[in-house]
Amino acid sequence: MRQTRRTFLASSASILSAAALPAARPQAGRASNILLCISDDQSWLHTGAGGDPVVRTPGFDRVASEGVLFTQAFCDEPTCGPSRSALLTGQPFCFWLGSYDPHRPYTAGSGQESGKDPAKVDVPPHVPDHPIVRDDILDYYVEVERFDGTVEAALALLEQAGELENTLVVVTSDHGMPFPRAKASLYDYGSRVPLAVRWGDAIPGGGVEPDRDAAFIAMERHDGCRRRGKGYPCRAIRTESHLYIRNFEPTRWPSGSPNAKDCARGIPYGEIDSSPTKTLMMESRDEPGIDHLAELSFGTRSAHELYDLRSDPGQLNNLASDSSAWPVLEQLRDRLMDHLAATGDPRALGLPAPWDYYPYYGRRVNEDWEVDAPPG
Ligand SMILES: [Ca+2]
Repeated sequence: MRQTRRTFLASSASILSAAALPAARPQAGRASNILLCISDDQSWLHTGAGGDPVVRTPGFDRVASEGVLFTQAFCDEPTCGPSRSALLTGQPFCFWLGSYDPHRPYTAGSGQESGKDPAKVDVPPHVPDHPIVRDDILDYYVEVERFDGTVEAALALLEQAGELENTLVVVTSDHGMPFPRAKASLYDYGSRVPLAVRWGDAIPGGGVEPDRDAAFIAMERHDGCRRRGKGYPCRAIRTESHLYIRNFEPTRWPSGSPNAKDCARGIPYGEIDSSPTKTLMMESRDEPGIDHLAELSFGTRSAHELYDLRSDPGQLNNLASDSSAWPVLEQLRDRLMDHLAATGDPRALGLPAPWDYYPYYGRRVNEDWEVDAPPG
């Protein structure tokens, strides 16, 4: 069975009330609690259990070592509200521990002040290896660690209350890190999230769940950053070996218009949150070494994108124009479109999509910026 994080959680929740599975119920006769801890903008690699050499996350690591670490977890949509809405659909829960960390803004220099070494940062391949970027990532780590401290405190409270063994604990994020070509994109740094689950004796500790058939990910928009409120509709299928993305409106700007006047918040490329890394890449986008990465983050994209993750884990080399890759592309495209049609996605069915006409409730700098009225 194909499992997204949502269907895993739904099945877990149904197990909670399934009398047919008494052996999977810790402390028989008592209803189990659920604690769902969700960070705000954290990519899958950035935990101790995930292998990051710098960031320290003893809370997440404890849940992983005493439960199961999922290494192929993806959000349904790599922006804040839609991801959380998808997670909540059909979910009973007792306590939703939602953090603002590691959402921007960060305290500049807090990473180095906390004693972290910028030389040890694993710089993702889609951003420049530059001192500004290394410091920006360290400042992000400080907020990842602050969230993790909240998780640790919640575990300790449950333990003191004698409820920890009777609680299904889930630690995850809504989507990936707030950097160019990450948050609000369908690439791994935008959609792949940390996920660890602990549930007393019902789940043996120390497990790792690496199996994943495929994840389906969707994106319409993160912010109002194109003329007249238009989004950038795109859908993806991510298998173990490939990422295929279908961009339905490739003439639009994927990261938002370069013209600040087209953005409600009054910033260029408004899908990408303002940051030292974004500013560096915009100001240095003609420099060799940065130009190619800036184009990947800010430029337009073709209707089809295909990445071979075995040779290109950073998803930088689009194979869609390489005829030798077309059999794989066509297979993934068909599977994605079948899934979208089966789930009633208007982008796949050629039906009018309401999202391009939704009113805008975010922060507005441009008072005369407006959204098109729905047709008819
Ligand atoms: Ca978020």
